[in-house]
Amino acid sequence: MTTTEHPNEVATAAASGASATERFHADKSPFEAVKDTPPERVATLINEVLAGVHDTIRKHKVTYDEYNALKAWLINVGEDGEWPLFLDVWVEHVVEDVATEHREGNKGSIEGPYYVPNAPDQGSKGAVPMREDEKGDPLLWNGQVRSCDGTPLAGAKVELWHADDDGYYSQFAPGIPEWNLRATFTTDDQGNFEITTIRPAPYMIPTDGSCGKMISAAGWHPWRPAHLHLKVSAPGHEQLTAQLYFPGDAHNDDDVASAVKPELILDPQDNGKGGYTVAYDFVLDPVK
Ligand code: MBD
Ligand code: FE
Repeated sequence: MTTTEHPNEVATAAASGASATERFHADKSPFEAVKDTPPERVATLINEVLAGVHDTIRKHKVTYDEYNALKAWLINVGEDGEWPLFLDVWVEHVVEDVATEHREGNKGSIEGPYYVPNAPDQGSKGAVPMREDEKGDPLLWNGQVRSCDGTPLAGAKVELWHADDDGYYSQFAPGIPEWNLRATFTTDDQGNFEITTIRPAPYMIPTDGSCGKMISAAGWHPWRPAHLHLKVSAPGHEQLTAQLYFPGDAHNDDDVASAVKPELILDPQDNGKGGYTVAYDFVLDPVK
């Protein structure tokens, strides 16, 4: 396992936001993917967003002081590298709802800012890469990937990534081994997989940057419930991006990113040895 080049740097939340911006910037495909969007659609979307802003200003008689504070804050979000964080926390959940509303299988949840493709393949059964002294209770998860008609999907990919017990993601916070708590599993000929990892802790989004400033100015809280991130894919099927949650988490009903759905809450069983076992399957929609 490799560690990052800055072992003495302390993992800070704002640094994670800046890393997310750098990574997203490196990918030019977001513009490529919409290059054929007609100008009429572009104009409609922009006009409606602006009309919402204009209506709010008139309705609440927004002052010049408030307008200038907004201007300064928007500039700061970019300088802090927090646009991925802001958008994924307060906007992505609606895009996700719209993108998956037609599905008969799992509908999923937001991707968030910390996905990295091509995590090490551990086969159908194995442990997520973790440090020898990784904090957190062991979690053993058995599952199957099926198509909507119940056919098991052999060779499906299950990509898993999640934060460590301190709330940091590898490759976004410094000082964590490169692929820590990130892995890809490939289902066996029955579509089954078995994953060993740790149960993640509740997660606080960065409060030391502009998003944190907005949260405290509005009197909100910065918490997400503990969660596992997943992408599940199989040939001929729509890719599923999801998150799984744990029962009893105080923020399941009050997620800052509005990304919890009841069907995504696991039912883990205490194994009597300080760990948990859990079963959760995925159902993918065939591409129509
Ligand atoms: C996360 O880990 C996350 O999942 C989201 C949606 C936003 C910030 C950090
Ligand atoms: Fe997350």
